[in-house]
Amino acid sequence: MPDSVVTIDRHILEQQQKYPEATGGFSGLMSSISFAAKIISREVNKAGLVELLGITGQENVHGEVVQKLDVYAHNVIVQMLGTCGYLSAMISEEREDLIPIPEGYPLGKYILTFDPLDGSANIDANVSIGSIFGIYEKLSSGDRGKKEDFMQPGNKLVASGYVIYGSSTMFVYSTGQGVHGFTLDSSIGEFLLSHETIKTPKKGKIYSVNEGNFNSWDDGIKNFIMSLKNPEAAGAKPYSSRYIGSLVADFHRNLLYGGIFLYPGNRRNPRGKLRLLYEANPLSFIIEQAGGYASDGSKRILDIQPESFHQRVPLIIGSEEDVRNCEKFIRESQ
Ligand code: P6P
Repeated sequence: MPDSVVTIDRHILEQQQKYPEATGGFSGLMSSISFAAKIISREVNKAGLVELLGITGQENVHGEVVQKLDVYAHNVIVQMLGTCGYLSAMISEEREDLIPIPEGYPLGKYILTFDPLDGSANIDANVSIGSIFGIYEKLSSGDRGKKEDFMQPGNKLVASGYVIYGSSTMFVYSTGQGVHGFTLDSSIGEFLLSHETIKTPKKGKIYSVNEGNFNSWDDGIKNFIMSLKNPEAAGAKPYSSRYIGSLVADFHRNLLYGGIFLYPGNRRNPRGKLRLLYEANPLSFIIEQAGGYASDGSKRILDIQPESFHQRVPLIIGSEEDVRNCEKFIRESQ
């Protein structure tokens, strides 16, 4: 056993000790999120047995209706975090409106944005999927969170993170003090520190984009992608294309190895597909804490002023040199 096995709860407490004024509420909130992640991980890892457990929407052998995993994940987070006492409101990819804290439960000073199970369409193919979350302080008066509290730019995030349910389950988070990764040891039910202070390479060798949309991209994106395939520098190798089609999985690989992920706008969807509040902002906070950068093609994602809960945004995220180079191609094509 290594000399210091650090659980996520211990790591969060050690992070909190750097803030003498901290009350412990934030640590309690993070622990509640990691506990919810363990519960979701258990169900996601059983998904391959869905035939034995009954298919979604129908009753299983116990007479219970089997929920779609993204609905299940949403419900776990709403129930666990709605009663933890540290939040004053939530928004979820799965719910159109703001989710209030249920009556009778204590209210806290934070608000939570989350995508409970991104990429869940891939679950039947046993492809890695993930949960994404962001935490802000409530700004509005009164005890309960309001829409205006969620209209904060990502540069006001107190913390963000994601869980990736893959060959192992990992919890990756940042409170603004670097990015740290924890791997779930399901035999003891603990997330153990496995990737301390993750830094992403300044320049990568991988690009991740759905090239099926090539013909609908603006020229700047087309020219950028072509430049990665046909580097001008003599002897330079082309980038490798890696696209899983599951945001958290593509992001996590690029975070560790370096590279650029793009979901640009196109003629059909000028703002692209991904959501600002619970996909782009949390991951942009993480990538910048790891030394990378995230842009919508012309400006920093974290500086975008939100206007609605589920607004979409073009997302270009990863190694800083690659993202800045993409912005240059876009500028020069205009
Ligand atoms: P496309 C999954 O549905 C998702 O929201 C993200 O996880 C992923 O990055 C993206 O959509 C993939 O979209 O259009 O390439 O299939």
